[in-house]
Amino acid sequence: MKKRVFFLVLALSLVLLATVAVANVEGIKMYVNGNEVKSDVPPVKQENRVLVPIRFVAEALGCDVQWDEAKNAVVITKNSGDKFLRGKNDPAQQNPSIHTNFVKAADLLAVLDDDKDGDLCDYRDGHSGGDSIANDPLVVDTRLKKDYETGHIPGAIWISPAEEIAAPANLAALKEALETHVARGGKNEIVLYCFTAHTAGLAAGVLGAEGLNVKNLRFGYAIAWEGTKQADAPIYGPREDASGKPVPYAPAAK
Ligand SMILES: [Ca+2]
Ligand SMILES: [Ca+2]
Repeated sequence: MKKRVFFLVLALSLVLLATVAVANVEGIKMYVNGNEVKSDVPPVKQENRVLVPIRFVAEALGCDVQWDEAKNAVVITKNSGDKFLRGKNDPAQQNPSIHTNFVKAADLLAVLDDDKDGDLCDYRDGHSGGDSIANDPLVVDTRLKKDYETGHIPGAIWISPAEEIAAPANLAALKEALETHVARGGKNEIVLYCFTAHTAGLAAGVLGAEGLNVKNLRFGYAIAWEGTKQADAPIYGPREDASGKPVPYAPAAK
């Protein structure tokens, strides 16, 4: 049974071992690991303490929150082994939609760069134009943010690491990004990638169970996109940093 419970943010930080930053007395916002968490009840300042709804923060951190009526207690459980599925039973055998479909790097490059000028998704602001958004999936980088900022597939977005993609706030952000992409004329499809396609594959399965049309970049960014190993005809695909500037190709040490 769910019940909204308020909890001291200081105690929350200690219990959940996470960084929760609170700003502004009025219109107080919550950030969990750099991502804003929105709740139906805003944080409030009471005397010299800030009270926040624990469910939204805890769930953003990958925890389950239950209200135990008998004990009159809030029960918070940190997911560990099943953090990808977040407590759900794996319906892979019943629901074929969650099966991961792979997309090859060369095929992804082809749809992102229709005019083959090396400028991917060049319908973006500040680009020359020439590519079609109609055949483009929403490309989502599921590595750590610092890895995304160092270099990513041009046009790809970052929301969270793969392990946290199914957290309610991140899932909502992903769905909103997909809706925006589709509203602009893009394909109703998500392509996830990580370094090797392993963790993104797990995330793709979970997102598929959420009803999203998800594919996984076969062999991932490091192997297939950067072409550091002989696998599936690796390409040496364009990259850009967090500001959108092209990143020169630098082969990884073997
Ligand atoms: Ca292009
Ligand atoms: Ca295209």
